[in-house]
Amino acid sequence: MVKYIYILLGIYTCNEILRIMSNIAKKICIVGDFGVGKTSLIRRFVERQFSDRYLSSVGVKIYRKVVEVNGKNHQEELTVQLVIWDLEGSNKFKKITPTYLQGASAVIIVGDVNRQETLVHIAEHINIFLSINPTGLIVVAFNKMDLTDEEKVSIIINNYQYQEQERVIAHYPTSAKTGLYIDEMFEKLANRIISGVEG
Ligand SMILES: Nc1nc2c(ncn2[C@@H]2O[C@H](COP(=O)(O)OP(=O)(O)OP(=O)(O)O)[C@@H](O)[C@H]2O)c(=O)[nH]1
Ligand SMILES: [Mg+2]
Repeated sequence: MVKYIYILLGIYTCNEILRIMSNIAKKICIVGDFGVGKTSLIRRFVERQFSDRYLSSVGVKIYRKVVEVNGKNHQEELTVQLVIWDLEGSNKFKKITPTYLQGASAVIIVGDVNRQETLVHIAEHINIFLSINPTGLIVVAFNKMDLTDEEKVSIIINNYQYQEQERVIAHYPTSAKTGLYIDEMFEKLANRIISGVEG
């Protein structure tokens, strides 16, 4: 009897170890100018909520969400815990604190499609991130798409592409209000991080 209990315990422990091993944690940062919708994008993804109220972030707040990703051979299903760092907004008087970016596998850089200066600043945010994480992955989010029209959207996307920058893996027109492309964006990042494209 005792022998069977040991066998059962052994099986359980092995499964548990495998589960823990596949539950890798990866740090992702969200950066951009003040008020572009960084916190709203994360809250939509993690909490499935949106609020019209604007509460400007101070310092950093950390969110976590486990997502399923494909393993290297695309047969096994792994999970990865995204540890998402919501950083306070920056402007010309207040720069991103570089230490917040350390150890990040990826960054989502957010601009507000209705405030052109926030789109112009995306290039600066890319440079700051790469100066700290030269092999990190970058996704650009053109946010608040629900507040603009289709014609404007295509102009913005054409004018603010960072295709020449090889660490930029995708651009997404997003809306934290409607949820447009938000799951796709985080899932793509998680998959690319796990498939070892970083580094
Ligand atoms: N219509 C619309 N409003 C949005 C969207 N995303 C954010 N907002 C609004 O924009 C305001 C700022 O959003 P936040 O998510 O707080 O922006 P933030 O980038 O975190 O701001 P800081 O923390 O100050 O840098 C809030 O009033 C949000 O409700 C969006 O996709 N569509
Ligand atoms: Mg915020």
